[in-house]
Amino acid sequence: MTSYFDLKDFLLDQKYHLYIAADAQPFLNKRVKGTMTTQVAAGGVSVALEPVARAGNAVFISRGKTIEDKEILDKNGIITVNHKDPYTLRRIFLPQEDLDGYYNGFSNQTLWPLCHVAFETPIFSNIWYEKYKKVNSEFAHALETTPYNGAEKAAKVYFINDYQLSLVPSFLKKTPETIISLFWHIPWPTWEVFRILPQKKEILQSLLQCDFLAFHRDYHVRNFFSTLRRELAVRIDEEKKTVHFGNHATVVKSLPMGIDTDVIKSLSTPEDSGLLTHFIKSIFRVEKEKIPHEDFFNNTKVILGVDRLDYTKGLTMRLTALERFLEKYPRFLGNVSYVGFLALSRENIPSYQMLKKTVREKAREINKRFGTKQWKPVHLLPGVFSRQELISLYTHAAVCLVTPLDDGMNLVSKEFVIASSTTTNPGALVLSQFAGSATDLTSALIVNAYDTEETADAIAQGLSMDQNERKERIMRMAATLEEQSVYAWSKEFLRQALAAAKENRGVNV
Ligand code: GDG
Repeated sequence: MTSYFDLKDFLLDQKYHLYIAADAQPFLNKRVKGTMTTQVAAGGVSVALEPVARAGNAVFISRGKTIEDKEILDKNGIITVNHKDPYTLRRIFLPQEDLDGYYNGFSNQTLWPLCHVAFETPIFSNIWYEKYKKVNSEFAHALETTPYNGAEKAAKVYFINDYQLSLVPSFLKKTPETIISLFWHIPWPTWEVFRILPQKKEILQSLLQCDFLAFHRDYHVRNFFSTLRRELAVRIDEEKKTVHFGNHATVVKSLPMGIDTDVIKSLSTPEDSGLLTHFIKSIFRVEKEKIPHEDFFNNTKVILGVDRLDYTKGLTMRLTALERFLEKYPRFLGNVSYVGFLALSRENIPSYQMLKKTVREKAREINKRFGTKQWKPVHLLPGVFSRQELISLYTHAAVCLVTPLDDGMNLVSKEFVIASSTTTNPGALVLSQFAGSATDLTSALIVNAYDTEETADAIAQGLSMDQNERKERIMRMAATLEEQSVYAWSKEFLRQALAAAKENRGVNV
């Protein structure tokens, strides 16, 4: 088992500086009632990379969002994050026009729908692509120019993250002292889908500038290889998982990401910190201070959802399945409620605005159909909540519903398993077979997220499952996740990146 401290020791020993680049920043700054606060981001990439940055005393390049994000930086656009284990955060700020093209446009209306099988049509625009290119070159420039805060080391590892930054490798200078690596956090589609992208060749060629490239799952690597074979004159050594293109070689592997198990466990405290009582009061609008919260959760079974508001997360299908469940299993009426944490996301994009409306309307419809004066079957909670709040609900939910239509990995399903493994009465996990995590979490109740009948039945099965069976299933899955934490993942990623650069370019670090 690799802990945060193992990762830290490992990184300390390395002869390179770690540079992380990701669009998503680890936290944002906001002034609340005159006081500067930090808010943890609700998104898989930022949540996962923050501990890696800390452990590696890294330079982290990301995109700033708020006025306060800018205000707290020094004149070079940098801040040393004052943690016990400090790291350097450099924020890039984009004018609206660049943001529209790079982020709202090419990243999230072209690449995101293209790579997820959620039947949202990608939109193609050269104007967006030009902005995407421009911003990617700015990220590359920031990687090359941001000074490292600490003792001089011989080399640099660039650890680039995700589809927003696919062109960054093409803008970086290749030297014997730099190692270029990229992790693609979302699915890689089949060639039949990817081939429609007008800029496909430039993106593929850029990715092949990396020494090491990784995806969550093997089926993503297979899709990537078949795309390469159809689009570029490559030679692929299947044995070594190495793609030869021109005079460069890139190792491409699957490396399923894990979660920060240590943090989740430390936040899964059984004591009521007042948080749950507060939740019970605010969500269910009942005065329950006098009733121990355990009693409350015995009488009201909570079906939990934690998602970014995104069409890939299957929220409309999920609510339809819930409706079917209430219809088919009336014995649960009045004593089961769905609580959906919804982190609003990409709010400037029309399809996300539409989804917000659809999800709200569906929830209203279900509440009207089944609700009573005393009981509401669906509670949607838009906003960003603290990790402590999410985790306290993970540990008290009877069922956690994770039903994406397509998802590279899905960290929520893993967080739920680890958090509930700390309780004596864990809930059941209903998980879509289309989440990358379904390959790891085989003791979940696995469903086809498009099959609302099957999902409705799985909800009923989860709620009726005997405590011993729930415990056994959760413990089996938790054991796997302990081995695959985010610390083990990042250590392995960096180890493989270095090995690839040594093997193929003779980089000697
Ligand atoms: C992408 C890929 C892949 C959610 N609401 C709040 C909040 N969250 C946190 C969760 C979890 C994270 O956000 C969401 O991670 P997911 O993996 O579920 O989803 P994406 O954001 O789509 O992530 C995905 C991931 O990258 C990593 O590679 O797994 O497939 O799409 O950690 O807990 N956190 C807080 N408040 C919230 O309200 N603090």
